[in-house]
Amino acid sequence: MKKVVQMFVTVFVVAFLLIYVTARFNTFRGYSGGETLTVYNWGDYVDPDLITAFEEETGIKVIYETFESNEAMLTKIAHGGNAFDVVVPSDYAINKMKEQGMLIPLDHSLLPNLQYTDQRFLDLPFDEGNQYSVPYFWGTLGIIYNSEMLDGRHLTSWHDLWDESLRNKVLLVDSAREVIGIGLDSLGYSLNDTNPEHLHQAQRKLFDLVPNVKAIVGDEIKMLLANEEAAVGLVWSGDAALIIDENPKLDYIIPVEGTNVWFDNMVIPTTARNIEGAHMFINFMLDPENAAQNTEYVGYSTPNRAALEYLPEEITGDQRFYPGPEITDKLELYENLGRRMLAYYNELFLEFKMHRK
Ligand code: SPD
Repeated sequence: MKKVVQMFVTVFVVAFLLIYVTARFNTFRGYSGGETLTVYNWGDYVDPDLITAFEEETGIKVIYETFESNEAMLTKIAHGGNAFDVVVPSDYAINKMKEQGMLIPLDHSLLPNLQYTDQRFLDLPFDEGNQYSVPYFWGTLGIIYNSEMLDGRHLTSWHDLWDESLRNKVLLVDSAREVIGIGLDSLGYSLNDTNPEHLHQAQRKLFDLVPNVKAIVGDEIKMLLANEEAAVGLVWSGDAALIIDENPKLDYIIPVEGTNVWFDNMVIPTTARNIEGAHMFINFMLDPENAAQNTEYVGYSTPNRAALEYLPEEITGDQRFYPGPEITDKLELYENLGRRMLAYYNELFLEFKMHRK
């Protein structure tokens, strides 16, 4: 009897170990019962129906994770442990990842839908020849405001944010380069300034903004502004488009001093386990009809020339969100300032956040 029990226990332990080891091995390879693809994107930045359509079309199960800033994304990837197959960083972050050997060169033969991208968004300085990245969405950073909540006042400049009448009325997006950037822009410095004295001046200027800052927030900025819980926001253009769609009392401006024009592109990091699936996903998102559907859902501006045909003039003709090159060429692209300088920007931003407390 004792031997029978021992035999059962042995069989049970061996079976358990076999199942456990197989599961661990499959997870490591990016499989969990079927083929999987892990996508790491900004929050509120894809139409979930497109993910379902991709899964149905390819049989690949998508695991989807989100981030709220390039800095948060870079930290998570640098710490390893996550086998992301597709990531959507912005310009300077792509350059940084490229420099640090964190990206896999793309196989353009697997991306036939890249032909639909407008030439204007290809071959940009952060990734010449689009060796490592292809366009997803683009836009600007600007001010959204509710004139009714400001006694009919209209805003035009970064300086307006400091006006006494805006006490506790301003929301800021929780992102270091954006917030330090408005300090720099308002002082007439470049968004890529690396002079410590200029950066300190920008930080001091931001300390003066504190009484006007109601909160520093993530994606909830859209809901707060649309629901009129704040009158003014520092936002990315696509978020502004969605907010205005919800509440047409708001308007979005590109401040007269200028601002940042940015590009979010899809990349395949070296952590990828499913490189073929990653190319399939990228190509799927580059399909003009899919890109148009994504644009309508997400609110951001599409770099996909052919997708524009599927979108209403009301969207594509809105100069606030589709400014032409005559405007964007005058705006500044964030540059990769190097690891130490980016860390310094983050530190100044954290100090600014602490200063509010
Ligand atoms: N909720 C989606 C936000 C995407 C914004 N990307 C802008 C990056 C600017 N550097």
